Amino acid sequence: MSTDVERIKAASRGLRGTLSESLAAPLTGAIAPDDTQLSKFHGIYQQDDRDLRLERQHQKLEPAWQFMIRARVPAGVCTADQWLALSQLAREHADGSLRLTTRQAFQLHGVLKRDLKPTIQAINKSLLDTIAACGDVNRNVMASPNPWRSDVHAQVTEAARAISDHLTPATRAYHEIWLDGDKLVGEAEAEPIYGATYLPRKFKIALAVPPENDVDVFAQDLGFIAIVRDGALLGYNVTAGGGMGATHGDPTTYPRLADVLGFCAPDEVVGIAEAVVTIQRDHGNRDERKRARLKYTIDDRGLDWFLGELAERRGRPLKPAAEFVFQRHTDRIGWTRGEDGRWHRSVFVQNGRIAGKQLAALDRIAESHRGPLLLTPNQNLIIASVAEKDRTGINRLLEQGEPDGSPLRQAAMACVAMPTCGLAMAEAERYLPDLIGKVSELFAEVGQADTDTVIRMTGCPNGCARPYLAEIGLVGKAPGKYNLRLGGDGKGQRLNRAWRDNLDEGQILEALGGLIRRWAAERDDDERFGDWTHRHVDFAAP
Ligand code: SRM
Ligand code: SF4
Repeated sequence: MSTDVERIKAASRGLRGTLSESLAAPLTGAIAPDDTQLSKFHGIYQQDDRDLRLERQHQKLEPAWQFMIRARVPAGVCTADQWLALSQLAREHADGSLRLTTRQAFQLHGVLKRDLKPTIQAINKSLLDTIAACGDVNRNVMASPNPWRSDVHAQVTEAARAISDHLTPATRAYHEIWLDGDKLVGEAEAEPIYGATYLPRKFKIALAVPPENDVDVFAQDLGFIAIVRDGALLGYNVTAGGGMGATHGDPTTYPRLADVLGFCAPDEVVGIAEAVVTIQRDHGNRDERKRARLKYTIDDRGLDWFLGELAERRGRPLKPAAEFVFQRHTDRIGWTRGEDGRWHRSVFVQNGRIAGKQLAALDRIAESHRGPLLLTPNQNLIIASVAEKDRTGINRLLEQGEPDGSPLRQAAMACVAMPTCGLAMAEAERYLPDLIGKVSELFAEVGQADTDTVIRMTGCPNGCARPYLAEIGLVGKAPGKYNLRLGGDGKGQRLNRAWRDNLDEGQILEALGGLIRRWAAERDDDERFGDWTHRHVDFAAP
């Protein structure tokens, strides 16, 4: 039996539904329930401020409705003007902060219904958009950032853009509703790739350039790993079937690493993306949304079936996969120099949230530097393509806003969670900085204050900060309670494993303290914490 969302998509006339009427309805700050599903395809989530929920209930008021807007930024490439436009919108129509996401996109939180249209129009004026940032379609395409870093990075960025453009929905509904485009008369326009009901679920693509796996390519529905020899891009290894989301207590749902399928030439990526998307369109589970991702289609039908289907749609199989080596999946904060001699500064952004002094400093840099600012898959930012003579000025401005970050802090990620995420069971972004301070002390006590152990926290098991790939993963279970997972490899190539459930802060620190002391005493040479726990922790013991 197909789900409500399938019914809503089918009846939506190309994602229009009654969105225009919902926006015009004056007596509520909300949109109609069916439109809340369709608005996601336009990059908009209806939310309410959960900090205010109880108080509003007591006052017998409707929830404090507000909206999150997500702007797509393929491969994270943003111009100085786009930065300044988004920053201004954050101040004028949102909560004063810009949120860089774990998929190299922007989010604005706290936008009121009446401000949705002007905000979306301004985003489009800056030549970014929000269509397909959410919904059952291909999402923002990620790539190891920085086309200015090397020729290979530039080619990979171009490939990400080409895939993104090719898989953008064809409907004109977005232009009609938000940009005052002509009104549709009659039937909705055809969607050549997606069809009338789009995909069974969200779909995610990323391109990685070894030795960095910053995009966490194995967490993606579809991935491309650049194969580079002597500085030249030979092609890509293709991966499929990755995903993070799970539901507590339901073993039929689980995080899964993508399989490496084979190798393709650089000019084959768009065709492969279309073929894999259409396999999922035709065979994905439309009856049960929590088992509707490509990872379950592959597990339910088998990898051989999937490879056969892909070969048939492309007219040929993939070539055998090539060797590659990943060394890390986190960012290196600080200056690096590109092949052309220009400089790039990776800036630490705590959990992707930029406000206050840091936002002001970055605005001043965008005004004077005028070069690109790049969003990283680890929620940080790169000020790219800086001339030698401009570095001092940028350093001076950064001093006014960049938070202090030990390697442990810089390697960490937390999802948004409270107060805006309707699915959060526990805090994440607002709490992790505090917890990291305490975990840092545990590492410092054993002489490891400089560790870059990867800690990731989410407010629920959906996995938005990819916690199942962390060396220490903390997954929200209830207010103040987390499941503790251990054993990621610091490269995003191994899933961690559940160790203890439902721990409060005291229990987390006690558990980690014991392990950190043992790791420091027993580890081989410079063995990472995640590798050591993977080898030594008894995951079966209660
Ligand atoms: Fe996510 C749902 C935030 C990356 C897996 N995610 C949500 C929603 C929209 C909650 C909702 O459905 O009501 C969250 C909005 C919170 C808020 O207030 O802003 C949300 N997800 C985020 C972001 C902002 C986290 C962040 O801190 O940066 C990331 C936005 C990415 C983007 O720009 O597109 C974000 N989400 C991810 C990732 C990581 C990735 O894509 O690499 C994952 C795990 C990978 C995956 O998809 O398997 C992820 N989000 C989910 C899921 C679980 C999907 C599943 O297959 O089970 C949900 C829940 C759902 O879809 O029903 C979800
Ligand atoms: Fe919300 Fe859960 Fe995603 Fe965190 S992991 S943003 S709590 S859906």
